[in-house]
Amino acid sequence: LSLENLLRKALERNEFIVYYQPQVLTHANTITGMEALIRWRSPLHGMLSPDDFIPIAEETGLIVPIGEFVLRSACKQAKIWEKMNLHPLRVAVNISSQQIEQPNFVDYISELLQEFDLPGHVLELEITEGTILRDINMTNDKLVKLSKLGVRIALDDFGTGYSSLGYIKKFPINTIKIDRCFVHDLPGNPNNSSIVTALCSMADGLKLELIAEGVEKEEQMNFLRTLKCGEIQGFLFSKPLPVEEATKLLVNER
Ligand code: G
Ligand code: G
Ligand code: MN
Ligand code: NA
Repeated sequence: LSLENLLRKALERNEFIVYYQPQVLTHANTITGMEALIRWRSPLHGMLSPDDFIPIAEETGLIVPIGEFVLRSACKQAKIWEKMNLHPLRVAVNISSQQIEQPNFVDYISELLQEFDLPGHVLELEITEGTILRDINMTNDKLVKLSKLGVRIALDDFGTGYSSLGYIKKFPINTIKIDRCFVHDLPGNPNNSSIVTALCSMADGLKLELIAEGVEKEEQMNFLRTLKCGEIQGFLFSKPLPVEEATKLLVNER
């Protein structure tokens, strides 16, 4: 069986599941969002990480139906949490280039929001600099349409691509996610401390929200807090969790 067929079968057999990792205010430890992160529960190989299969899904085009599964799961879950009166009122979903490139992507999102009766701002789409740069005009056009629906856009893995800072204000971007490679050795590494300090200042000036990724230690959190970086995501607060455990965190917070 080819890997493509394995992935296709996995989709048919409902072997994909979505984990959720909290995004948290630095000044209050309040959960503001949950990033949806796919896992493959393979009867043969156990739990597989997206790094093991997303690249194949992208090569074969299966990322489109797999991505739709994640989007649908996240919206469905956002509605469940809303009905339970739980924060967050935001779910973040990673989007591959090929998904945005689908001619009906904006309509798909719009219909999904309608189906689950959710306001657009509940959904944050995480895209990378690479995705923007593949086709700047097409991407901008779609991001503008998504913004009109209220959908939020986050720039993921920020700082690792070929960023031209020029496009940040030209595109309707709400949030920048500072890649964890800049965070893991804070505050000891002077280069990364300077970079993150500059990013925090830039985000403040441009009125962009900031999420620092990969926060594992209290001293990283403290450093980010003094820089007024609004939010963090990382093992310090929680690793990605199965939905039941993520829900428990939200219930405990209430
Ligand atoms: O959850 P984990 O840290 O193992 O994720 C590894 C990588 O897989 C991350 O870069 C993440 O963005 C990516 N990823 C996780 N879930 C999805 C998804 O639903 N779609 C896409 N395109 N990428 C995902
Ligand atoms: O690329 P993206 O930001 O979408 O990927 C999120 C990935 O980062 C997930 O695979 C998640 O497991 C991982 N991750 C989340 N928090 C931490 C952390 O504190 N440390 C490390 N090393 N990885 C993390
Ligand atoms: Mn992400
Ligand atoms: Na990232």
